Amino acid sequence: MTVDKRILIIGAGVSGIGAARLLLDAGACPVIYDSNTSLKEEALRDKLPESSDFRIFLGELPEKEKKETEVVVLSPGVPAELPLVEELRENGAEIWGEVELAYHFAKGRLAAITGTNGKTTTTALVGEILRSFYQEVFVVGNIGNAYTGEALKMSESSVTVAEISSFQLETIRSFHPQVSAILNITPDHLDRHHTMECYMRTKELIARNQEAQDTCVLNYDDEETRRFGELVKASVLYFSRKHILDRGVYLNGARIIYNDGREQTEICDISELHLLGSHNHENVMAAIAIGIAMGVPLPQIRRTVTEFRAVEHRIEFVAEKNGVVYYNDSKGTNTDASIKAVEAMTRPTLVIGGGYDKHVEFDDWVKTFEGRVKQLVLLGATAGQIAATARRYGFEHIAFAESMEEAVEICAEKAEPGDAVLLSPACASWGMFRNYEERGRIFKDCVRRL
Ligand code: UMA
Repeated sequence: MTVDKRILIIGAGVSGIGAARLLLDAGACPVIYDSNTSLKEEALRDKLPESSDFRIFLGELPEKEKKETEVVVLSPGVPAELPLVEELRENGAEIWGEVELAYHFAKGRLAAITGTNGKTTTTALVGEILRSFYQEVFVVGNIGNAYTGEALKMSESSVTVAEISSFQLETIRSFHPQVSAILNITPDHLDRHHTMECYMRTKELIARNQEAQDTCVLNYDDEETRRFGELVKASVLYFSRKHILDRGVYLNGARIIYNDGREQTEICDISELHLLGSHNHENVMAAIAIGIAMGVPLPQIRRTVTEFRAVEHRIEFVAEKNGVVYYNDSKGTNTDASIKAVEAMTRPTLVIGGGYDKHVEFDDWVKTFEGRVKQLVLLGATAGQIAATARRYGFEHIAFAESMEEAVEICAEKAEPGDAVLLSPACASWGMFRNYEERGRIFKDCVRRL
């Protein structure tokens, strides 16, 4: 990438601002474009270095800009098949994703983690594992810290762990992590990727440029990722909750074991972990495998995993009010994540669910309610669809709310001491909230005010 080209960044969110900072530091004069007219140019300018050379367009992009653009940098939320992007491509512009741009400028070794669920917890835990051994560690990507915002700070001796979503993988070309990981693949984002097949192939791009000396960490219990292990060039390190492995990280009873192919070493007992639910045991095993592949010694890994606590918005304990425990799982943005959250509950549970419509079915989520969920409180665009699905399975304890505040009040009224209230919507937050973080924080504020 030569920075003297005319570069257009599409999207002025976290990634777009990260990309703009990187390009300005590298000597480019980028144009920043966002289709959202309610954004304030002043507020965007405040996020970028003063007196730097960039221009901003909101709403419509002038024809002249479209014609003159040579390189386009897409934010992850901008689909590569958007008509504007197609038009720019036809005009001869090169299309870059924000992650590809960051990778182009980044240095040092890289571990990249994808999967439908568990990415953020695993990435945060790997970040801590790396910090226990290395001096210079970066934790970037979908976790909320734009990779482009950190790339120029990296050196040959730094190590980076990146959470990488399928949106970000769509536009990679030379992105080449030394350690890659696919935690699991279940239906999500089908509004963007259209078919499950397409979604799976996109996730698999994470290992596309890996070679024999690299490592790909895969879930042995997930049929798709296990099968993928037979196709990759990298050396595969599996993790499994259900099988004893000849090589890899696995659960034997309550003990997490690492088998390097010759000897077995116990890492810890799951009773020593602070993360709730069997899905989190998988995340811990994946993080151990990634830590090993990144060269961290086992004692440091052991200490870190037994000290690590839940990340915000992932079955995060909020408060106990009148004997009722409240958990914030706002990161439950798809059915699979919310199934894991419901399954992790050990008390009769009132679930707050519903949100943005990603065109998925809720049957599997509703099926986990039996014997666990006593009340469902629904919000957002999918409320009607979820209610109809629940009724089909004979679940009738359903209430509707217009706001998070109302949903929390309904739960507080209906809950009895000994119950749990779980916000785990099985849907993205868009439409009612800016993002899942805002949804989670509003939930926590409502709970604290009870
Ligand atoms: N925009 C346009 N045109 C479009 C679409 C969007 O102009 O066609 C503009 C919007 O008006 C908005 C901006 O683009 O101002 C938003 O860009 P974005 O959606 O790429 O969001 P960012 O703020 O840049 O955040 C992105 C990731 N968001 C998405 O992938 C949707 C963040 O992941 C990530 O933390 C951040 O980059 C840093 O890497 C969030 C997410 O929800 C957490 N990810 C999905 C998930 O985890 O399921 C994939």
